[in-house]
Amino acid sequence: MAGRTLTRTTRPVVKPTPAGLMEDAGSGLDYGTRPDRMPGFLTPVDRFFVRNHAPTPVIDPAAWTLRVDGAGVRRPITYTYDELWRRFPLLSVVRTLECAGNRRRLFGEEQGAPFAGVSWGRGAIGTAEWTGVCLRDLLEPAGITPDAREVMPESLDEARARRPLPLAKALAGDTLLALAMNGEPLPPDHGFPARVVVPGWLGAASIKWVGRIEVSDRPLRVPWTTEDYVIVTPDRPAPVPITETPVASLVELPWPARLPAGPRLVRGRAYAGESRVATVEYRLDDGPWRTADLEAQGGRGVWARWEFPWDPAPGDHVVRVRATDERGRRQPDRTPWNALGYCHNSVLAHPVTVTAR
Ligand SMILES: Nc1nc2c(c(=O)[nH]1)N[C@H]1C(S)=C(S)[C@@H](COP(=O)(O)O)O[C@H]1N2
Ligand SMILES: [Mo]
Repeated sequence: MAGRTLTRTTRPVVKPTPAGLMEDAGSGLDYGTRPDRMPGFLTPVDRFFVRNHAPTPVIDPAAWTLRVDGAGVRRPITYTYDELWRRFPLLSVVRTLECAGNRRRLFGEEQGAPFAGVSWGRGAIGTAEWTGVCLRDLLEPAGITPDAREVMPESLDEARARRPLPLAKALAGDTLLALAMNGEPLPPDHGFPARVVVPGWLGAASIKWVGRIEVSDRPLRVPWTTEDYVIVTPDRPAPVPITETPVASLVELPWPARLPAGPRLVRGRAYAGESRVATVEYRLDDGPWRTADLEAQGGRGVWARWEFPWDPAPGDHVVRVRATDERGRRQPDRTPWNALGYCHNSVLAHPVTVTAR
């Protein structure tokens, strides 16, 4: 039984989370990447953000199994860890993962009142090369019935995390059960032995430490689609589950930043969920909007890198960046309030003090 493979670690997060690389979000379980410590296109594991609702479990892969069952399949099926590596074609995809609560602290500042929930700065986002088995390949041997509606991965940690996906998203060619991250077996904090990666969707869909995948023949209601990871506003009768994350961008500088005077490149990333980043613009103080150079265009579900040259005079400055995706959706000046403080994607007024050299 998979549950017996679960043991607890002494620290709720296994990997070191040094302040030089990561920002402690204050819960003891959640750490963001420092935006000024993102050197490559991919986010190295040593600084990839961690969002844990319960301590990282340590799972013995030899005892671990993955069960596929539910009313939407003809015959339940159980896989072992070795079988996943041996039996299926492996797929490697570069995809970005972003928490729906990313920038919640800044959202609170914009609204003039803090939100409950993890107090994220800008670092609850990262990009990795995920290697694993296409979820579709794992479900098909169980015989998906014509009545199948939703696919719900469920975790083995204390949180028993689970969140349903519509069948079409679960069967998409790049929705994975990932076994490796950036070329190494998944690290414990990121879901070892196996996690789901749902490209373009909020991080909460990408369930870590998966032990079961239920295929249902009806819509499933679980806390992560009824109470949490939902948009709640006064004008809506019912909470709306979040799916895709909105277009947003970040500047690879500390907040606030202090820089010595002199010409430089300002760099950053932009991400647009299931879409692709089309353009990135920047504005220095009260100047006009100008177009930044897109340096690495990741494509759909992957962030893009951008940069622009700046030769600032000593003094206090404000840098603004706004991204637009291929569907024409652009970052707004303000994000409409929602009760849980999700999906903040306003254009940020990044404070930068430039000192004389
Ligand atoms: N089992 C489990 N899966 C989970 C979570 C969790 O707490 N437990 N957190 C989710 C959330 S809210 C996010 S944003 C991502 C974060 O993935 P990471 O910790 O690998 O960055 O994992 C998701 N999957
Ligand atoms: Mo999240």
